[in-house]
Amino acid sequence: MANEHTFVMVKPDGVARGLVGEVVSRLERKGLTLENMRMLTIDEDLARQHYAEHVDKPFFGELLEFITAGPVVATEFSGESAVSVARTLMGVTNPREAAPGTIRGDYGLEITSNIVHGSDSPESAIRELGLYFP
Ligand code: 3AN
Repeated sequence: MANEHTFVMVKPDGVARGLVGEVVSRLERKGLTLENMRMLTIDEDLARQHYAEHVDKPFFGELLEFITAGPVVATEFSGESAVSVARTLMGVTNPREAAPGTIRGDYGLEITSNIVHGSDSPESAIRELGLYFP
């Protein structure tokens, strides 16, 4: 077990639907510690850096358009196994398949507008935290 830091972001749909408090609250109640928090609108340059691994995917254009469409809330959480714990609370990428009790399972229906982003490894977390909290 390792104390880790992870990057979790409430996406534009989550902010527009008033789910910022819900997302932050679920992570806090689980026992993770909120370390940093910032509201911003992602520009295309930052979006391309964030989603560089998806540049060749057929959904890249849609992803870019969606993530830059409105304000997001970027957060840093810490705790034991914070990266995987946050991913478990979020649920799988496709909200239609995400288990009830997870954020995506309880609040989402579409794969693009899936409410939250969370780093998928400690290495990604370091990279993403550097992008949003330089
Ligand atoms: P996660 O956010 O669960 O780590 P990734 O990294 O595979 O998922 O995908 C990044 C984002 O790209 C997802 N959050 C989702 O919004 C979008 N995405 C992933 N797969 C698809 C897909 N098949 N069609 C449309 N959008 C997708």
